[in-house]
Amino acid sequence: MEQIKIQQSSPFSDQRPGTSGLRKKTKVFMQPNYLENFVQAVFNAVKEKFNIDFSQETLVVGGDGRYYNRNAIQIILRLAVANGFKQIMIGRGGILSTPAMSAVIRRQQALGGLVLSASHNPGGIDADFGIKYNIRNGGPAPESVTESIYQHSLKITSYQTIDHPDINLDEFSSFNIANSQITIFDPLIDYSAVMEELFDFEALRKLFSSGFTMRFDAMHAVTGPYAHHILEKLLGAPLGTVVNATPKEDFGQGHPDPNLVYAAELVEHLFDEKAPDFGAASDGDGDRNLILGRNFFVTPGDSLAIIAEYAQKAIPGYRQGLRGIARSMPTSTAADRVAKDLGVECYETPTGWKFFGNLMDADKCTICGEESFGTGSNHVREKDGLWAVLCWLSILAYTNKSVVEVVKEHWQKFGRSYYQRHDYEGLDLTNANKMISSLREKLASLVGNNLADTTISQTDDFSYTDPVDASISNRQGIRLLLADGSRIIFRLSGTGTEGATLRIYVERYLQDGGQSDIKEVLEALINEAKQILQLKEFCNVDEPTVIT
Ligand code: VG1
Ligand code: CO
Repeated sequence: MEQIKIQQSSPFSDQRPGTSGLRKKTKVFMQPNYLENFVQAVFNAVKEKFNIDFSQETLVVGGDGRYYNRNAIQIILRLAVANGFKQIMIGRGGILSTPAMSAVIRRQQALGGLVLSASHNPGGIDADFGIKYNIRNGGPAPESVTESIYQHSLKITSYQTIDHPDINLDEFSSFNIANSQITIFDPLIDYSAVMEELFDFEALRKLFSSGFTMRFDAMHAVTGPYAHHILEKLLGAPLGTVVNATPKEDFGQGHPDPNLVYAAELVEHLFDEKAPDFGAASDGDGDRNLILGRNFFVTPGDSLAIIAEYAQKAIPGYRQGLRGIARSMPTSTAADRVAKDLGVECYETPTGWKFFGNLMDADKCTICGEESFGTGSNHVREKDGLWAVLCWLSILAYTNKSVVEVVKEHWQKFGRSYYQRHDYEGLDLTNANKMISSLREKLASLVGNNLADTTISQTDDFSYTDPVDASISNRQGIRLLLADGSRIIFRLSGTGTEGATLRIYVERYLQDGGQSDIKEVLEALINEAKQILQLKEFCNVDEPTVIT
């Protein structure tokens, strides 16, 4: 029997998880003991916090297939065996999308899972890697757990591992190492089963057989196999509907972020003369979605609102109606108006999916979303790219209308939130921090000032009290709320690995049927936002890197 080794190690000081797990340059993760320390800190934190006996528990492991995924899995496997897990389940080929991880944890009643991904960040030896722990409900560990992981990482002196050669990740199999059962399983099964339970696959097959056309761009990332299986095999979309479908270690040198900038190829195709009826893409780990109609982009805020509007009517899994809706604070308020119309609560949470878990576990909300191309529901505890695509297909099948018609009807009925996010990537960290501190200092004095034809009625640094466990999260984004309902929000990203990324979110609500030009509607707000921030003075930049 394999000997369990206690390997001496010393702490790294930079292992505090961000918005979604620990993300670093791949080479940082490749340092001796770096990944080992973090994983042992996860095990130590979970054991202490939940008083767990690992010999009764299953751990699920898988990732988005990026560079270092396979090596990381072999390392984690040895640690998990040495820490005495009863069972360790690994997606074949090391592949598991983030929403599929959530589905597997829930259906297999596992203790939790380790997702290896840096999501929308690029992959490769000179790019990014990441790891995230998900808890028993299938969702990302809440802040109390991630903070405890960080505290353990700061005091770690050793980790437990075994001497064992690498295992074959590519064959379905089940075998024992020491006291653990290792199972290499099909990453598609549980996830596809959840989708079949929620959606009317027969109706979607009819949609495709009636000649409806779409393109799904998997961006060389993890959703390829899932989209191929569900859209082409189960729903009968023609072969070739799913493009860039084989997960690659460097995502074909691309940036697996499904927005108008990084999914340019798909966008071009949908704005072409020969465009299909519908286009969609997802990110590195399969939890984000981009929704396009012919010559038309659906903003994530509108998409969330429209999915919520139609869910009960168009999707069997929501026939009972919605318990509530939740959105992250910077996400547009379009969903709030649908919630009001449906007579349900709309919750406003900080950025990051970990804040939705409690609401869904307590049955307070059914559908939730973020402006960053993330939408999902209580079928799992992660955002889910392919789920959003199936929602839209269901809406199109139900209404028998085009994407554009559906969105314009929504604007007619509810009005439109003109909304944009401007990202400034690669800023100097110290300067960016100074800029935000300086804004914080003058925040109170801004109230009452005129801004873009209206006045600033309230300013704050968003603080959230979880309605379920009363935990408090402070400093979640600086808000300027204007008298006409418009909003300007400033945040620094918590997922980047280089310098700082500033996000400026602007929103203006108009009941104009959605006819206005978005640039014109938002221009004054954006200019004022940059001035108040003194962006040029502090960071010497003026133009954003990405606008979504
Ligand atoms: C970004 C998004 C946030 C999202 C997070 C993880 O965080 O703004 O809405 O939940 O990424 O998404 P930040 O801190 O960089 O703004 V993913 O697809 O990386 O799991
Ligand atoms: Co992602």
